[in-house]
Amino acid sequence: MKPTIYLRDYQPYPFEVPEVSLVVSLFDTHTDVTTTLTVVRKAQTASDAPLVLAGTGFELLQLSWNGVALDPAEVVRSDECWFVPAPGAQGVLRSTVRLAPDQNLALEGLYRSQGLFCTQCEPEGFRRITLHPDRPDVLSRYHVRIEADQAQCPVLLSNGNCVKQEVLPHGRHAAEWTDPYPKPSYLFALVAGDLACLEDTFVTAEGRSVRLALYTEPQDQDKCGHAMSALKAAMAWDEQQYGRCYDLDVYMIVAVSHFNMGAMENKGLNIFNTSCVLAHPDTTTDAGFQRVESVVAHEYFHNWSGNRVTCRDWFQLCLKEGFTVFRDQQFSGDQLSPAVQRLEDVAYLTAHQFAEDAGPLSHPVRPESFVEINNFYTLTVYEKGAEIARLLHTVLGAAAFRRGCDRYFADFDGQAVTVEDFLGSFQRALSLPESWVSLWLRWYQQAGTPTVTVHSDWSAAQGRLTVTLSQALPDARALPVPIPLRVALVGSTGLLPWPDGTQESLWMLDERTQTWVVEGLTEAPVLSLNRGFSAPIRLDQSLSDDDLARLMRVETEGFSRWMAQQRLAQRVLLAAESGIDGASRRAWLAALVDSFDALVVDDPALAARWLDLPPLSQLAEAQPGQDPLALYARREALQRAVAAALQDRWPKILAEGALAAPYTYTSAALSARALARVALSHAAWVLPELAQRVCDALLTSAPHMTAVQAALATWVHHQWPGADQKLTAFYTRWQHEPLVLDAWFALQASVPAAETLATADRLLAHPDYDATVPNRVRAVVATVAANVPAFHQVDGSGYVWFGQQVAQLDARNPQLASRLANAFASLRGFDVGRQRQVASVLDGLLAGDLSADSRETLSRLRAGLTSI
Ligand code: B3K
Ligand code: ZN
Repeated sequence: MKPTIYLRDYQPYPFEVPEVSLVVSLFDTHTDVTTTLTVVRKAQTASDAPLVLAGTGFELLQLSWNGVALDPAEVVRSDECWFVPAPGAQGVLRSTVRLAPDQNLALEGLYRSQGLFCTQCEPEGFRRITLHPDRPDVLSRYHVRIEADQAQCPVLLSNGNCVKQEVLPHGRHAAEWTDPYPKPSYLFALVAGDLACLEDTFVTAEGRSVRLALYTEPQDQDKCGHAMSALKAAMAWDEQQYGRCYDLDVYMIVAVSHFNMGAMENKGLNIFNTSCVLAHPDTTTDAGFQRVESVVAHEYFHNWSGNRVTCRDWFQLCLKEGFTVFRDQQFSGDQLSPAVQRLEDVAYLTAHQFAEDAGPLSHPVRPESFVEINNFYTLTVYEKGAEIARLLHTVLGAAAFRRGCDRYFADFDGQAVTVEDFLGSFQRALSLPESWVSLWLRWYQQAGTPTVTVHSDWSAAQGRLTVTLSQALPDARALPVPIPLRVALVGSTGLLPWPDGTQESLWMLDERTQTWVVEGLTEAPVLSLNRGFSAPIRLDQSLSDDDLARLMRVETEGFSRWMAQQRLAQRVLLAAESGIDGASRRAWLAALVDSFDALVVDDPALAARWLDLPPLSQLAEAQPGQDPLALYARREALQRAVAAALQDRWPKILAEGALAAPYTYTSAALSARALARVALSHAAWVLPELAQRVCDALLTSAPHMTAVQAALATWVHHQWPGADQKLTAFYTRWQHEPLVLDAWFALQASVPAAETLATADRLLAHPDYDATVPNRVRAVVATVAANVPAFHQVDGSGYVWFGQQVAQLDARNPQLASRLANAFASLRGFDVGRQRQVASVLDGLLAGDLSADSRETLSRLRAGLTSI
């Protein structure tokens, strides 16, 4: 059983390791790694304290301290921990280990993907490559020599700059790389294989000419242009917005097909899941293009927020991840549209992170403890972490925020630091009181989404509105957090000015309860609070149906209009009398239809999201204990009603032909296509003949993958006649494009029907199904778990099936299995019968052999169902 690690137990590492030198000899059958560590005992470290190193999953061939061989049998070991005697103030530890990359299916450490050697070290993969402290607060300069067969591996890459290449006997060759920037071991990377390369150049604001190199398998070179433009845009953006320049002579990205997550920011040598770097209109949808742009930027931004300034320990993960997500969100907004970006980010946060934070896996942005750190790369750390950075930006203003960031990068360059250090930089740069740091720290330390309750009192006689806001977290002992709220006063026909003439005010709620008084109003306003989602909170504001409908019609800030729509839709969906004539339903539908026409003209991007209904997770949380199938059916019925209410709009939008036009990647084109997809999916309910004609035309003329997939998904999800032939034709056309094939698998696994479980079994038996490729596994297994009618079957068979998949995967790839298992978290919101079914699946899994990763996740999920 792996022990629990606590933040409060942190101790600095007792030694410095200024230099790490690796010689990696790659062979077809095995890999040998000889590592030389220069070690300096810190002054305060006891002279007999052994060197504590981490290492696992390799065979130790030799070990020496200052040239004297150590008998491996004499080294005390406890699991992954090695206690090596290292007498003296300093010395050199040399080890040689033998690895088997071909057998590494966990995809951590060194492994082979399609014949390509590659590494994944964050968070604790380096210990699978060599003996090393392997903790983020040990920073070293790395020198790496790679030796391999020249024909099999013509390309040999590692971090930093290439300083030597040489030809060796027996058809082998070598390359040496030196990284001048001290870095933690999790940023180490190595790639060796036969790769093609797209090159470009970027000249930094400091005048450094940087070679940009995008390595892929040769057949994918035509899919690199978008990532390359995104990279150059990100480099320029970070210079302009944060004053951060790139610092090496080369920046490399390598695409690999077997990868557990999206991408990895290794210093100077990013390794990417193919799905996050390859993009071409023929094979990639709009969503794929956007993802590539944001992930390329995210990993690039880590060069400063993560690499130059890194984390002291893994509890501080949000320091690099939350901050970097905020930076990539800002960047993506600037590339396309800030308002659309914000809406998408908030929709994602409220649908997924809010659910995580309300369920059994809830934890603070900076957790206090963990068993397996891989389980803490969560939505809370990333997305809520980003919201906290955004809060600081909102409260301080852009210029002061930038001063704080400059100070952070200047003070901590080359160091491994904490959230306190980050906040401290703002406090010092802006001369804020010391208490400011502890106040903001609360956002990082307290789990759960704060709820802000609104009480307002309107005095018509005095034209005075009195508003009292109170905040609370799920844990009643939690301390109040600083909550900036952008507020507007929405009159019956337009926004009412604040006394100072502006249209928006910023209220800072940083106590449990505070009151604001607004005077001089000529009509009763509806208070639009938390505009732009200025804080990641839930609002408990009793607004009438008419108030919400007013916000939908009159609010000018897109996000708040959309949120009002969602709130009223939620009311409709959860109301007992949600029959066709419910009053809420009438008010909602009227406002929805009224606004839609205007939005289609004025703001197509918002129009494309305007008909979104609240996700099931949100409905379950608002009213726990329901049957997910019943809820799903109600939601679907409402969707049909919307399709019917706007029936005559669909032909018009589809006639504009946005999906049939040649592909361009601009904000306007993306919105137009998104709107056309909405029109197609709604038309499919109420005008099936029209929808079928449009789909057929798109599938025949195939202008780009966004259109093809929209057409195919519509056809297949509605199970219209000929769906199988269409799927077969698609397969025949695209079977040699793995990412398109992933979409083909996912599309079938997402058909909303109980029978999809049987389809999923057929997909798992398909010759192109490969359980060693995480993208393929996710395409089937994760998609089924998100498919309500298939997953939540009355007899529990969906849960049993999913449990079996988790167990099988866990034996091979614990990280992936544990992550997939998170899908069980949604059950806490549903009826007791279903919770019982899941509890029994979890008990069965926990009784068997499990990795530490999955055991931790499944135990926490099970604990969330303790009343069962
Ligand atoms: N830092 C990596 C994530 C590593 C996850 C390890 N389980 C990618 C990123 O967030 O940028
Ligand atoms: Zn990241």
